[in-house]
Amino acid sequence: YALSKEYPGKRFFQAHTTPKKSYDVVIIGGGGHGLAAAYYLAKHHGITNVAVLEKGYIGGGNTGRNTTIVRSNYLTPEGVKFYDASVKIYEDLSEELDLNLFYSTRGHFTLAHTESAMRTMRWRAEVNKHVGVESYVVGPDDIAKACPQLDLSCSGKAPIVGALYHAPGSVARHDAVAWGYARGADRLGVEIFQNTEVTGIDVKGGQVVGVSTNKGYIATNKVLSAVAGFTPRICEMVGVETPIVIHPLQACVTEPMKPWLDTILVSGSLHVYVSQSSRGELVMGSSLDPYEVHSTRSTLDFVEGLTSHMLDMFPFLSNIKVVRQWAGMADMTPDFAPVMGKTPVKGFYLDAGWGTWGFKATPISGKTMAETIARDQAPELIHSFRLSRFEDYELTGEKGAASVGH
Ligand code: FAD
Ligand code: PYC
Repeated sequence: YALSKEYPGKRFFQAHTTPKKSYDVVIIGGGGHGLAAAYYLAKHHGITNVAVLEKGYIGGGNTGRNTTIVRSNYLTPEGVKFYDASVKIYEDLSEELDLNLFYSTRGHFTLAHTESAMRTMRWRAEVNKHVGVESYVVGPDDIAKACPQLDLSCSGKAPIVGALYHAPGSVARHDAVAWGYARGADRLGVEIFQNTEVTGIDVKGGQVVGVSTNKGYIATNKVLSAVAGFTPRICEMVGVETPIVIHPLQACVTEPMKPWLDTILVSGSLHVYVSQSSRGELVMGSSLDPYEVHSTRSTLDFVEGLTSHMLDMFPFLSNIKVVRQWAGMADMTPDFAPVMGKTPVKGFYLDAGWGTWGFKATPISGKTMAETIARDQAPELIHSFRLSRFEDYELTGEKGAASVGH
């Protein structure tokens, strides 16, 4: 591959600075979703006159802040099919993008501490099996075999009675997913602009005609908003109403340890989930912050609550240090399903409502949003996620399949 000829200076992808006067498609947001949509627009639909506008640096939003869990053990058949399609793309994505995404299938346990939690696990297991996804209910012995270090009594506070086991559950290197899609899109002719903020969207007669940016005006008839925690601000620019609200979601990592945790563990009751990264850190998170705020500040309260629950499960970690904590802005919907597709404004497409669950959806959301933009029609796979479901009272209730109380 003539990388050095095509990319003088050996940059990972070209550093465009000044946008052209017009593009066929403008994508707002250089997170995984925006970049994946750009890649599939070029690859599957031959649409390459595309600009991705990112106000910061690519992957600097929730894509680079998430805890990288990929799974399809959802609650609704529509959700399970959608996320399963994403898992299938992820499995071969390193090869496709020619970049090691450290995609690592570990198995995913959602721990149940009560009989009522077990009921939801059984429900999810049955829906998953029905759709052909490998999930089943297991007992404490199976959990102990997979993770002998876990104190099944949780310090006597909340004994584990079983779990939903999901074999395809995986983790990946999050920022590499953004970089891989960016390089892939760039190689196909898409132009990516970092430090480029959309400040307004121009609509005439109900049709998008352009965007204003800190680098000037760009004419276009098609705009995709893929901005996660900034969705309300972008939607305000075009007068599109959504029920999305922004809550912080925090996470942290420990110092690196020798590998000891092979699986991914989630406890809804203790509000904690954990996996071990390929460089040995424990990657941990908790529930959403309970207040609406557009901020990426992390708090002491969060790390104190999380670590005390981690010690209920793993008392031997008491001397291990937390080395870094951070927050992202989760764009939450009332039914915990995304908002994808067309909107009442012609040429304004929305990929949002990814809350705490959107990293795993990056490939399939890119693919389906590219198809929606290219054909001006959403594919059947994302019909249940349309914005109009909130008016139609046809919600896609996924709360029972969210990770930890979110
Ligand atoms: P982002 O990556 O946030 O990208 C949006 C981009 O838009 C940003 O880079 C932003 O700078 C840019 N932007 C905003 N406004 C403008 C503007 N006006 N002009 C130009 N650019 C703009 N999901 C999972 O599936 N598994 C997990 O384990 C998981 N864990 C999570 C843990 C945490 C702590 C957090 C915060 C989230 C987690 N998520 C998880 C959710 C997941 O991170 C997100 O749903 C997903 O990354 C959203 O990707 P995105 O590309 O849509 O948004
Ligand atoms: O969707 O699996 C998930 C998840 C884990 C942590 C945050 N989201």
